This record gives sequence, structure tokens and C-alpha cells, in this order.
Amino acid sequence: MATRDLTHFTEDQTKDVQLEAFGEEDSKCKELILSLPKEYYGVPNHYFYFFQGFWAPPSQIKSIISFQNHFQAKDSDVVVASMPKTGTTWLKALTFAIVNRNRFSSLENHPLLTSNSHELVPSLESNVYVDTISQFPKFDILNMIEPRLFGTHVPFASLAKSIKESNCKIIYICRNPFDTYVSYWNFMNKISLNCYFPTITIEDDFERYCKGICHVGPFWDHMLGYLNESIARPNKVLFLKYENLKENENFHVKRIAEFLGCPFTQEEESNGVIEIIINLCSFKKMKELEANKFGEFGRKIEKKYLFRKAEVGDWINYLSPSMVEKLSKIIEEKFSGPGLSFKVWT
Ligand code: PAP
Repeated sequence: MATRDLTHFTEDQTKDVQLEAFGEEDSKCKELILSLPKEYYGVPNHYFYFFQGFWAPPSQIKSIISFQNHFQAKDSDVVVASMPKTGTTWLKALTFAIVNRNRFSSLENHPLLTSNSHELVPSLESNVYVDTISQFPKFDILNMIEPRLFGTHVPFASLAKSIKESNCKIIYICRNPFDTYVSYWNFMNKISLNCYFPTITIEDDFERYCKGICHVGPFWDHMLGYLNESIARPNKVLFLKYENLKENENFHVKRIAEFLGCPFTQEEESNGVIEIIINLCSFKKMKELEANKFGEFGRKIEKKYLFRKAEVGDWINYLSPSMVEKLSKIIEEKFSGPGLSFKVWT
């Protein structure tokens, strides 16, 4: 376990290490980022910048620009979209299992038993166009078997034009902001610990979250962007909630399959295919797999960090009454108009 030796931090707290690592070829992008509003996010010498209406670190902005400029969606593509910590790993696994159920009808060689779902469903900005401004993706998307499955945390408005304009499908998952925040804070602290950074205090970090300053935040704009699109184009965007999925997985797995144009047959239903998929993607099953217990899926991000408690209502163990009051007011203010409500207890 890493200890927190803070002696190696630079004295210059305004220095942004990610931006400093940009090469010659990134100079235009660097210039753009330097012109954007900037906020500290709890990790020494790391900053978020306000790009196209959302907050992101420099390396991600570079990747997102590349994704926006170069990604060509196919009509058959499926994009799993989400805010971080809202159930992405789970939804990627379910989507992969549903779409590929005929290719891997026997569980013996199922890829989900040997790979993390983020490896099977690559993120457009974190795997495909990661750390590049070039048109050439870092992931071999041309040879991917169709339908190609991708993930993204990018807000709807900032998706590549071809995703918005083609007939490809988007499945969005959101989660009650209380549990999302607690999951996010725990996750950030695990990465921070791995990098020998100091603890991110929940008091400061929560204030930032309520101001909308978190990865791809504000969370309300992110959720409303996809919600509005799902209302305007229900065949294009399926809007799911983590808590509802947990409450009635069978119903939602069927719903996802129907939405993707591959509904379960009567025969599949009576053969228990839905239950097999649910079990394969369950938190208990995924957390115990060697493929998810060991190894990293990004720099300093261990796969095991993706599996913590998976509970509804764990926020009660972290948030003070005044924090709950503050976040409740934000939720009321932002979501009561569009009628978005959340189950916050099991
Ligand atoms: P990501 O944005 O880094 O991909 P994401 O998968 O969206 O993370 O969220 C992680 C949360 O989903 C964790 O929640 P927790 O911190 O409250 O525990 C994680 O435990 C939970 N999770 C991971 N896999 C599953 C699963 N198979 N079923 C339900 N919840 C899951």
C-alpha cells in the first residue's frame, strides 16, 4: 500500500503537469486550453479546464478534440454513455453480453470472464483517441467486429457529429448524485493514494462538486443533455437509472435488447438466457474475477478500484446533514422541472 510522501511536490502549485507534458505538435491545443477558465480539483499540479461547457483535464480535452474531429460512427455502432461512477462498468458488461449472446452462447470462453468490460467496450476519449491529436486512433476500430461497442463520458452536446447524426444508438446510465459523488470521491482518493498525492478532503471536494466542478461536470448539465435527447429521440437514446436497473434487472435487460434491435426470443427467455447474462454481469461475479482483481486499465487506475460496494444509499456513511441539504436543494432546483427524481435508499 502506498504511503503519502509529499516531499516531491513542486513548490509551484500553479504548474499543470499534464499541460507541461504536451509536445510541440500539441501547441495549438495547449494555447486553446490556456485560454479557458481553470479550477484546481484537489490533486497537486492538476487542473480542470472549462471546455465546451464542461470540466475536464488537459489530456482529456486533447483526446476529445481528436475524437470530435475524426471519429466516424457507423449506423450499427452502440455507445454506452455516462458520468463517471454511475454504473458504466456494469452497463458496458451487460451491453456486451446482450449484443454478443449468440457469439458466446457457452459461458466457458466468455470474454467477460477474462477481460474487464472497459477493455471490451473501449472509451472513445480514454482508449480510442487517448492522448493524441492525430486522426489515427490508438485502438484498432476498423477491425472491430460489428456492432462496435464504445463508451464515453463526454456530454451529449460534445459528442462527435457523426454519432449525433448517424443512426447509431446511445444507452445512457445515470445514478443518484449522492451515491455517485461518494463513489467518485472514494475512487479519486484511491488514484491519488497510488500517485502518492495527499488525501482529497471530502469537505473541499464536495463544495467543488456542488459548483459543478468534477470530471465532465456539472453533473446536472450532463444528465439533462442526455435526458432531453432521449425524450426528443427515444429510438436514438435510451436513458437508464442505476437504481432502477438494480431493482429490476430482468425488465431492463429486456428493454436494452429491444432498444438495440435484438430482443430476446421466447426460446431464449425460457432457456434462462436473461438470467445467465444478469449473473455474468453481477457485481459479486465481476468483483471476484481475476481479470478484475488484478492489473491496471489506465495509468495508475487499478481494475479493482471499479468495484467498491455497489450499494444504493451508501452516501449516508459519508455526507453530513448540511451536505445532504445542499445537494438535495441542487437536485430539486435542477431536476424538478424535467421531472427527474432518484431513489436514494434501498
Ligand atoms: P467508471 O466511471 O470509472 O467506469 P463506474 O463503473 O461508472 O465507474 O462506477 C463504479 C461504481 O459502479 C462503483 O460504485 P460504488 O463506488 O458505489 O461501489 C462500483 O462498485 C459499481 N459497480 C461496478 N460494477 C458493478 C456491477 N456489476 N453491478 C453494480 N454496480 C457495479
